[in-house]
Amino acid sequence: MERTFAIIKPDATARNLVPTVLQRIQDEEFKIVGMKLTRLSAQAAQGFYGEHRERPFFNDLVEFMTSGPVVLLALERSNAITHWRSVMGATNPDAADEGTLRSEIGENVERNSVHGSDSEASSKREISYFFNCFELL
Ligand code: 3AN
Repeated sequence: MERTFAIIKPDATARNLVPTVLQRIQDEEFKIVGMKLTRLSAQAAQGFYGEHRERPFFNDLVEFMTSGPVVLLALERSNAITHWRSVMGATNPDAADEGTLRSEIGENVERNSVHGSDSEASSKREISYFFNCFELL
């Protein structure tokens, strides 16, 4: 069993797509071991995306991620990290394979509906960034 960290981003919550993403999480046999609905502060988003600080899209990304509610999720299953990334599809929805969440509901490379950890180290960092031990099953 492995854990990954996911976010349902503001573009998806704005379009009432939380149930769509949660249904997909269930269909893919993930167990939800942590979940919260919140709105990120600029400080929280900047810290979370710290590795992108020097990228030209950083300020826009922080603005977008703080623009509305998000759902933060800790998900568990075998190969959770790789599996969730394959369910999400490529960063740019135009390049994402058919049937992936980003292909189905993503709007563009920034408003791409869902986040997923890209490695075991990221997963650990990201889960503990948003959840304490009492908030995880
Ligand atoms: P992924 O979320 O697929 O791992 P990353 O880690 O490269 O992609 O990028 C983090 C987030 O930054 C993306 N989910 C997307 O919202 C945003 N992003 C990435 N590349 C761009 C870009 N070229 N223009 C605007 N936003 C971007």
